[in-house]
Amino acid sequence: MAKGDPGVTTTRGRRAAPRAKRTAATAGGDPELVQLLTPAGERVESAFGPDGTEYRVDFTDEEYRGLYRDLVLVRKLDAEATALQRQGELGLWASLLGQEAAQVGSGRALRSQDMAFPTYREHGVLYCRGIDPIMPLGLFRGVDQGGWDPNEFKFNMYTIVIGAQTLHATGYAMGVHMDGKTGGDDGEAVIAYFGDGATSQGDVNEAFVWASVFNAPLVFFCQNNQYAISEPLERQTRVPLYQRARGFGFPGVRVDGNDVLASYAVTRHALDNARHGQGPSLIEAYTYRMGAHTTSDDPTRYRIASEVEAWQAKDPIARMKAFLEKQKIADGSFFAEVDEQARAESVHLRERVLAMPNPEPVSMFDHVYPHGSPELDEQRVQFSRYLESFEGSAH
Ligand SMILES: Cc1ncc(C[n+]2csc(CCOP(=O)(O)OP(=O)(O)O)c2C)c(N)n1
Ligand SMILES: [Mg+2]
Repeated sequence: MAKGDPGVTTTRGRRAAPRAKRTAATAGGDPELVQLLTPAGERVESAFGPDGTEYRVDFTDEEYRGLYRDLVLVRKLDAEATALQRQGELGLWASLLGQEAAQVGSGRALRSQDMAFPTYREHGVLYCRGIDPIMPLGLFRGVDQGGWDPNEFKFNMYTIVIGAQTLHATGYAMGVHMDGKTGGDDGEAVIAYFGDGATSQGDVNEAFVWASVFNAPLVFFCQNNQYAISEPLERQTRVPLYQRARGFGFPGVRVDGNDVLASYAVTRHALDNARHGQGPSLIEAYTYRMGAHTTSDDPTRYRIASEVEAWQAKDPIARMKAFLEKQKIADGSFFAEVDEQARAESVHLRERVLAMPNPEPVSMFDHVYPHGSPELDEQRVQFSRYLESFEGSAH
């Protein structure tokens, strides 16, 4: 687990890994992109955002290895979930493949008091919040509604309605602010995850307005994975998404979402600003959905193989591994040990999914209201009678 605290303008110099300072002018690649680890695994000492903020990280070797472990584990567990769906054990799965760094970087940047509002794809953030990775599989298997306690883990339920969670997060963050829980290092911040396609939703734009004018301690974290199912980014926007923030009155930054270090640094900075009462901001994590939208989708129908191959060269795990090797922070035995842990955890996950009991049909009435309602009680009775009518029949 990475506990490093990236100073924004200072470094504690525990490692001599950084090689170069990257600015908007010298970046060479995309000048709009905050990047601290190149696709080849070269460390960049610091990078500047569009408002001049300097981003850097300063992790211990152990913390760097911890981030790598997180990336490998969430990818492996995700692959296991996809396989389970293919074998008919889940109804559906929305894979995070390719987006591990955006999720682990931002997820590890959260402090324990911070609250997260996910979509349906944030399995990596869920993992970082300490939630048992089996929880979303219960949801996608259809045997429960998710199962975790949002308050206990500071991680709300998955939201399938595109963009709706940004409004929930805005209301929650406004409440945090009104309760006086912002203003210091121990202040609370909120993060809302959503996709590039969600930026076209009214809900998201309304959330931007409300968060802005009420100075809500909220980080809007947009994973731009280039597609909303089959709709490419150019059908959603004529400007880079992070630039939209300016029109709503708060800062925006685009980060390399395949770079776990930059994702961490940018998110930590934005959350700390929010907790100190400086209001909302937008992070556009520029990444790529390497797999299908969900297991119901066939991306070969709408995108070409060369595009996918180009993004394969920017793989978030490969670059972290190259960095660890180059800097001699990890060796072959470490990588083998992580692979073995990932294998063992995915086998364990599979065994537990297969053993999940089917719920009693009437239990669907149990979690609608905390204390039930007369109408619901009546429906439960009717439904029970309906089920009883099958007793003794062959069907
Ligand atoms: C309000 C609403 N409209 C439509 C859908 C159907 N839908 C499910 S996922 C999706 C695309 C979302 O794309 P994006 O926001 O980029 O997120 P991604 O799936 O790429 O992570 C759509 C339109 C929905 N779930 N909710
Ligand atoms: Mg998308």
